[in-house]
Amino acid sequence: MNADEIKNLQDKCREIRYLTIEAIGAVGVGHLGGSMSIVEALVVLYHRHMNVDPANPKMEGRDRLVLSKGHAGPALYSVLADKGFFDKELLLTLNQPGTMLPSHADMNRTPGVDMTTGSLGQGFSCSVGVALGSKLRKDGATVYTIIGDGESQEGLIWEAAMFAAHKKLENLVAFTDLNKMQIDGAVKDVNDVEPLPEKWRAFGWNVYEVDGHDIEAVDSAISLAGHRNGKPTMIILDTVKGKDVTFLEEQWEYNHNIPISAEQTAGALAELKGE
Ligand SMILES: Cc1ncc(C[n+]2csc(CCOP(=O)(O)OP(=O)(O)O)c2C)c(N)n1
Ligand SMILES: [Mg+2]
Repeated sequence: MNADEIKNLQDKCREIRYLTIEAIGAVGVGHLGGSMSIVEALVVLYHRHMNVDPANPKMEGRDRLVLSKGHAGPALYSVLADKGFFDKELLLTLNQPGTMLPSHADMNRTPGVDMTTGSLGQGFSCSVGVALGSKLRKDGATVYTIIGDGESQEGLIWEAAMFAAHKKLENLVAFTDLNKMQIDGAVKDVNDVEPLPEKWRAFGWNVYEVDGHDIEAVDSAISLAGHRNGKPTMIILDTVKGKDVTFLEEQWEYNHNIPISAEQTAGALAELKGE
């Protein structure tokens, strides 16, 4: 990637954070921290790698994104709206009665969402099934999925991980959002999941570890995963929960699913605009 391309995607990440804060600000409460931590991964995927068509969200053979940490739906909606899957103004209906944008991702309500998620562990296991289906159909799709580090405590993750390697699902590329926090504390204090790289390798996966906010590093890891070698790939993203919004980063121990006042919203939006 050249410097201009990197700069454009960094700007895009700021825009996506802006749209996401604006949407959560409009409803007054939401999953702020874990939405902010995966912005770079989503932007790099949708702007550099995924074969999808906003005009035809159900296109045959399209690449899929299963947001297993479905509570970060608001970040995904911002990326999808920005790509043109639906009108950006709809973002302001997030989690309001009658919305097509519920707090957790729902494939039956939102164009561009490929799996209904929110029950931790389940989305990841669904992504394994989707990748197996694609492999059997030989439609050439890549299936991407994003799990949380706290989510890695779910037994379902490891059953599905074992099966994905057994089925040689080289078309499956997963990310762990290693933001070090879960709903009510540090992952290492609640139920430590480390050493994650060794665990995934032992389960038969390729593993890459990158700075999850470094556009170029995330992009390179996804490209490496494209060199298929008979194994699924896990990309571990070292991230910050609440990234780039000062009041969230400052309350890093408590930014999971929290209220956001009109003043906090205005302050965060000004900050993201560079004011
Ligand atoms: C099976 C299940 N148990 C509990 C919850 C409630 N819950 C939602 S998010 C969350 C914390 C997840 O932590 P992590 O995976 O680290 O998410 P992130 O830090 O990326 O937001 C919990 C316990 C859930 N959605 N599903
Ligand atoms: Mg976490």
